[in-house]
Amino acid sequence: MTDRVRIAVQKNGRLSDESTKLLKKCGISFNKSSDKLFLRSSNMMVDILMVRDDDIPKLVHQNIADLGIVGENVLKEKLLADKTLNIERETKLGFSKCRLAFAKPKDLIDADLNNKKIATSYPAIVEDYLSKNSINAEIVEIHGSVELTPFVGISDMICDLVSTGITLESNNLEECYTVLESQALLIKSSKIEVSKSALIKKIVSRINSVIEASDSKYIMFNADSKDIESLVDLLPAAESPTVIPLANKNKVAIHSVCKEEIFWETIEALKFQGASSILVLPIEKLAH
Ligand code: PRT
Ligand code: ZN
Repeated sequence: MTDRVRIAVQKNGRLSDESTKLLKKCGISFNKSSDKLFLRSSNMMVDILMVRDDDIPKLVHQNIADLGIVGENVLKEKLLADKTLNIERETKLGFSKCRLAFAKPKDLIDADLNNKKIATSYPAIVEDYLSKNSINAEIVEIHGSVELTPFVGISDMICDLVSTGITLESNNLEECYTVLESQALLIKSSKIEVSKSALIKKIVSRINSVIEASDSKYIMFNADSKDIESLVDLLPAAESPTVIPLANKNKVAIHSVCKEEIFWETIEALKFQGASSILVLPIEKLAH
């Protein structure tokens, strides 16, 4: 076996760009190519496998890939459909967020799932949901155009991924119940070879740093010394802030890392409480 670490990512689709961007931010250099299954990093002992997202859990289970990036929805479906799969979940990656939800035609008054025909590409997840909720319904497995099935007599309701809701809306469907909240996930083989484990640990740690940094912001502002406490209280998930005296004796500069997004509402509240010259900066890397 090779000592090169293999990472499986989606070749084309909603996970693809963010997955390769994330690996590049971790210092792994490679050139994306539309026709290659296998990309070799030029600076690290890493190969990237470009595959369909549905194949990623199995590749990681079989140890053909050491790491993989896949939607929680696909992972859960595969795990429920094949109980022998042995995969470690590592980190939620914060992109490709969506939810798996039941939806019904707007003119169907009754949203009860009992005795309904439900079309879905996620039969194992739906089956699990129905049995946990003691619902008796028929599942129709279909891949593609699930949203059209109620209008051609294939189903009464659907269970499909929703992101903005525009697809449901434009097909005269309305969402009823959420089954699963999903986002991209880093998964790891549970049979890592010793010769690769240090590099895999390094890559996982870099991915965690990039994810933590992308959620974090660096904020700086000036304020009256008397307002320090009330202003710091407004900062979301702030690490212990640095307070720097300014030439004007009553004034200070406050600097802090916030481990959450800083919304406009927070900036407006800071201004209202007397903060000035507010600067919010992105953080590229955050290591502890
Ligand atoms: O070819 P391959 O098998 O690799 O790709 P794929 O066609 O199976 O998957 P792809 O690229 O469509 O999606 C990959 C993953 O992205 C999914 O498994 C989810 O984890 C995630 N994701 C995030 C989504 C969506 N958002 C999403 N909106 N996957 C699909 N959709 C579809 C949904 O099925 C529906 O048709 O978009 C439509 C709804 O979107 P809205 O915005 O109209 O609500
Ligand atoms: Zn797929």
